[in-house]
Amino acid sequence: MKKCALINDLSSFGKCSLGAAIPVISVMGIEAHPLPTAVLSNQTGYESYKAVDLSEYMPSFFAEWQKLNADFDAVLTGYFTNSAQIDAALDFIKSQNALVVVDPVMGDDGKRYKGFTDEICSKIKELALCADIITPNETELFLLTGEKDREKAALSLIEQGVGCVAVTGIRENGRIGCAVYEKSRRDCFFAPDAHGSYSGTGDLFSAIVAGKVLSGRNVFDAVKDAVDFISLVLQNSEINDRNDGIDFEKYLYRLGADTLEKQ
Ligand code: PXL
Repeated sequence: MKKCALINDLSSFGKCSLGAAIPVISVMGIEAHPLPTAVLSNQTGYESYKAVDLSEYMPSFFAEWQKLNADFDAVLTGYFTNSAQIDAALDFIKSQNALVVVDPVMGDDGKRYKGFTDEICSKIKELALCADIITPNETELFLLTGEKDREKAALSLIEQGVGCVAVTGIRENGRIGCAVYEKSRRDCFFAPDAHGSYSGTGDLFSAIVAGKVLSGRNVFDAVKDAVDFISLVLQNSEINDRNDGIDFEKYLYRLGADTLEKQ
């Protein structure tokens, strides 16, 4: 089986980060190997939270993986709490010959998430520049480039070495979707706009794209599938608080069936 390393936090409430990525990768028939950057009672969008930071353990966990001769087919990264964690992830990535998917988690709706200083944001940019695929939302695209024009921002990242930039959460004519940029191709994929922004959708998105590409889909088809999946879930979710996330569990089987059919 293919192996995917998942470097992200584990939040007990919010249906995001590893809580979203592990089931998605697993249901696609890919081994999920998580390395939690932190364990949180709940994601940071709620009024309060408690967190245990795992920074000091990360290098030794990577070293143990090396002792197991673990070769990964893909590495998917998400939420980091400081730049030392990103340095550890960069060293690990350099030791692998893997598809690298970076969700440059920093903020949303024009605002940085709690704790995202200039220092960590510039380290996240360093990590993003090593990626085959990145999945920023528009806030993160701006934080990565300082450029307000979406196309100019995406193309400047490609110039700097990123393979593919998939910009999530773009809104146009009552629809929401993703604009995908590669050096010689670009395309947009839309779904009806459910309005608002919901915890974990970015994490579901990056995991679906990573899993689909690892299963042999091209990145444009992978993004289309991710947009369709999240739209289907959103239309069938009972949402009281955007922080609680969306009801993806009921539809995971579809991702599994899709992957098996297309293999
Ligand atoms: O989904 C992004 C995310 C991941 N992890 C934690 C978060 C957030 C967004 O708020 O707080 C802990």
